[in-house]
Amino acid sequence: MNWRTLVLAGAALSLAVVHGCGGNAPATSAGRAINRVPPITHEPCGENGPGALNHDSNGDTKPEVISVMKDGRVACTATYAGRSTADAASGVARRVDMYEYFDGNGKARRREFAYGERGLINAIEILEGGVLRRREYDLAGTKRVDMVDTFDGSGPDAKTGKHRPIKRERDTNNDGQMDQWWTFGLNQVTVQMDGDADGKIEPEATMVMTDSGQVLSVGGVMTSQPPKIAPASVTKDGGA
Ligand SMILES: [Ca+2]
Ligand SMILES: [Ca+2]
Repeated sequence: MNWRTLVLAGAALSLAVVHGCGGNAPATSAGRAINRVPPITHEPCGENGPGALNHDSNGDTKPEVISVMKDGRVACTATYAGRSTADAASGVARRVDMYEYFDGNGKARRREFAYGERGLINAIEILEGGVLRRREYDLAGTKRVDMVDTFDGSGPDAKTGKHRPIKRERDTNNDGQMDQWWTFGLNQVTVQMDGDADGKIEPEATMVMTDSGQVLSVGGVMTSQPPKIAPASVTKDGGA
């Protein structure tokens, strides 16, 4: 999957939408408790504990993957992706790039991704029965969830491998309050906004777009010549 592409695309559309509607107003105290975003949290894996099994596939004495056993099964894995050489040369402590957690049936139930330089958890996936249902992001690096994608649970598309989203929520101005809600329909997306942070959606700013990013209407008014914004940004998914 291409995380960076998805995250950057989502951020680009957010900026286009908010700026285009004048919705990037400073936050007020009103309504703040309504759509408060949660912190992004790391679930302990135990990769440094007694149940950890190291896998060193390239023989550099540093494990690429650590499996943590619990009750006779793999409960969690910690993966170090592509940093062994750089870290060995620089002496910088290695960081886990991805954690994956498994349920009692061996199905993935959670994944955590840390692809930045600061070692923060940037994204979390929640799965049910091994199927992706929810993806949480910290796009701004504030240790809070500022974007959430919810999927329909039907699993990856047979042709594209992508998961079908049904909803996206965003905190676009990093005030700790969700202010943008996307609803994915058949070949189009509706974006509702609370640009003034009063906890209420501004209907006049609601946008309907095609899934290729063309604006069909704003505030219920059809656009005559739809401008194309962020064509790759109304993503069906990052490609899981
Ligand atoms: Ca906000
Ligand atoms: Ca509002």
